[in-house]
Amino acid sequence: MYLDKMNNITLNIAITGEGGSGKSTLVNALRGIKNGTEGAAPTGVVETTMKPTDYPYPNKNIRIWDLPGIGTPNFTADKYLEYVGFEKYDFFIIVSCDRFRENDAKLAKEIQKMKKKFYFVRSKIDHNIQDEKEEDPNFNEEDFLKRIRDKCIEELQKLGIESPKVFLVSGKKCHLYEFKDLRKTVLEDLPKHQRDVLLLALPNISLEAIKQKKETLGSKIKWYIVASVAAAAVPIPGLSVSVDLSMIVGFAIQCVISLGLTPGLLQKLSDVTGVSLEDLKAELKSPLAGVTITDALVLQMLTRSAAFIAVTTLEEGARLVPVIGTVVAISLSGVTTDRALQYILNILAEDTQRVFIKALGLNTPV
Ligand SMILES: Nc1nc2c(ncn2[C@@H]2O[C@H](COP(=O)(O)OP(=O)(O)OP(=O)(O)O)[C@@H](O)[C@H]2O)c(=O)[nH]1
Ligand SMILES: [Mg+2]
Repeated sequence: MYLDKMNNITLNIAITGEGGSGKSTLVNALRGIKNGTEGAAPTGVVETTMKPTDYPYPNKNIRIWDLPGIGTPNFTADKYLEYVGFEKYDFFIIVSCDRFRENDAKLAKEIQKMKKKFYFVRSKIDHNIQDEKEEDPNFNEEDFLKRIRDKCIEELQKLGIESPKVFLVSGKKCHLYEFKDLRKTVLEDLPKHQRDVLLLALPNISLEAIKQKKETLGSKIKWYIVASVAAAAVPIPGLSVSVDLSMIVGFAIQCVISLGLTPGLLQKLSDVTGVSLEDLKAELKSPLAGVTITDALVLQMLTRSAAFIAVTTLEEGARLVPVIGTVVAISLSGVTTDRALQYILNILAEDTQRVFIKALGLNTPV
């Protein structure tokens, strides 16, 4: 099932940040390789990494990408994202030294925009401590580290990142400071990141994809209507209701399958995300989502929503629907049927958005 697929998912972790901030050194440190030895990512005081290069860590399915630095003459901020193919990475580590800079904020914002996640690594801590010690006779390491950490968190929170993960690290002295915590967190969080990748790879899963699906389904409505009118034109008394109803049921079924709202698809989503089926179902407002759709159910739903659908029609002055709450009226009017289908699609699409926001743990309001 989906969970088995997890182990085969390639996860691309990008190490990004300003030129010379210590990205390649961090790649080596994570892989337990000393700078300058065989197999190590090239490092140096002059601009060193010129193109994205991947290394396996900790296994071949996880690729850790050593990226060039942003903000150097070769990679100005505006060209950088495109050059390194920022979109293609699943997860990021931003490496920053000395101060929180404009480019750090830019990277964090871009990552957030793509709804992906990152850790923030403040590198070269050993340097900073040494410099500060020389300047401050009352130097207190703990206070100093706390100040750096608080500042990084504050800057990231200003960008709207709720609980930023910040690590103070020396890539040269991995036994000190928070390098161990960083490595532990990277390894422990891998399944979670893989899960996110898997989720995003599922056909339904991005708010943009849902929007597009809604549009596609919406554009099919007119064909359903054509079929409906043709059927209604056949003068078989009493039958037009059932014919039209089955058309509406057909449309509703196509919507829930396409939007991933059938009981089976919701169960799969629950399996992959670990969010319980109950919690996912709690996000559903439409009586047609998360259940097996039957004629009776659609009929009931339409009867309950007839007032709403009829009002929408009246507003346009297109047709008078005399008896609110009767499905006969709905089935007899092409315009009203159009409204009914649009109504079904709208509430199902809204349900889909809420379910996926819940499943992905996103906080974006619908
Ligand atoms: N003392 C100390 N030096 C570091 C640390 N991290 C990197 N350096 C040094 O800083 C210089 C730049 O490091 P790199 O790892 O090459 O930096 P980079 O970000 O990959 O640089 P570009 O690829 O050019 O963008 C090298 O001389 C490293 O030895 C650190 O944590 N502490
Ligand atoms: Mg480098």
